[in-house]
Amino acid sequence: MSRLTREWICDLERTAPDWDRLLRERTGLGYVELAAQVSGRSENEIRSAAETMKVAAVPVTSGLGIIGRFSASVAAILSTMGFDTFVTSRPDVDGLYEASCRGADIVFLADDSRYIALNLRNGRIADNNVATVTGYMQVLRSMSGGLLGRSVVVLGYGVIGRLFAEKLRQAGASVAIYERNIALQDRIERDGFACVYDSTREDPKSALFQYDIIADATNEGDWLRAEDFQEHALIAAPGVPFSFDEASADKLGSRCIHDLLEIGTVSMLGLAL
Ligand code: 2YJ
Repeated sequence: MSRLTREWICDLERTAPDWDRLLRERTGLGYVELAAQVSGRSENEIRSAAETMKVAAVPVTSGLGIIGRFSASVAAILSTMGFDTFVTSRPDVDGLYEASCRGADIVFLADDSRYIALNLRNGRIADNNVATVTGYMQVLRSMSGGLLGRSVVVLGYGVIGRLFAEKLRQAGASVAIYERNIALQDRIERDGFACVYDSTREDPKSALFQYDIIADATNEGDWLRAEDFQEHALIAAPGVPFSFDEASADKLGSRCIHDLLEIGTVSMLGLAL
């Protein structure tokens, strides 16, 4: 699991509203619509929650410590949805206490292994991994017009890759896995998927060219090119760092969705209501 860095997210507070627009342009879903779809609620329910609920982001110092601008970025995304948000001035348990004293209904907080939203009113909790995949599933549904019978390859079989593969299968897609780590092959087979990575092939990546949809859950960075895929292929890429270079991202244009924090955070809000 990749840990975000200050450098990656330093612009996020400024770009959160642009990203809302970009997502709407590319998928028909902005933040509010996405939160509604992942949670099975109406857009009006999300909008009225935004008008009435307060959300706090609590910095957490444990493990590798606070990531500069992480909590502020989370707050910026949720503010863009219309929520009254704040970052607590104190971290950890003291920050949670501050959030509650200042009337927060939902708190967002992350350590090195988990990022959650906790609803202090009804006890509901949303995990970022689950929310991210649920959000990307909606993004893919909207972009593809339906996943039933589509050929999909999931790149990487870590936590996100496994969740993605299972949800895609449940949606009726024909799912294969591309995973270079030999130690995971058994698990892939046991879970009932075919692994299409073949290290004996001169160019193992050539196996990717046949797929309509690519779910990229790798965290290597800069190892794929637009030309590795068909010209109509759709790419949903929650993995960080991003697998494509800038020229490839330009070429893929609206066929590719990659985010750092937005889709997961917005989906967590929906799932924590
Ligand atoms: O409060 C802070 O600034 C830090 N404790 C935030 C830590 C953020 N955590 C991560 O980036 C971890 N990799 C966990 C994220 C789970 C994503 N699925």
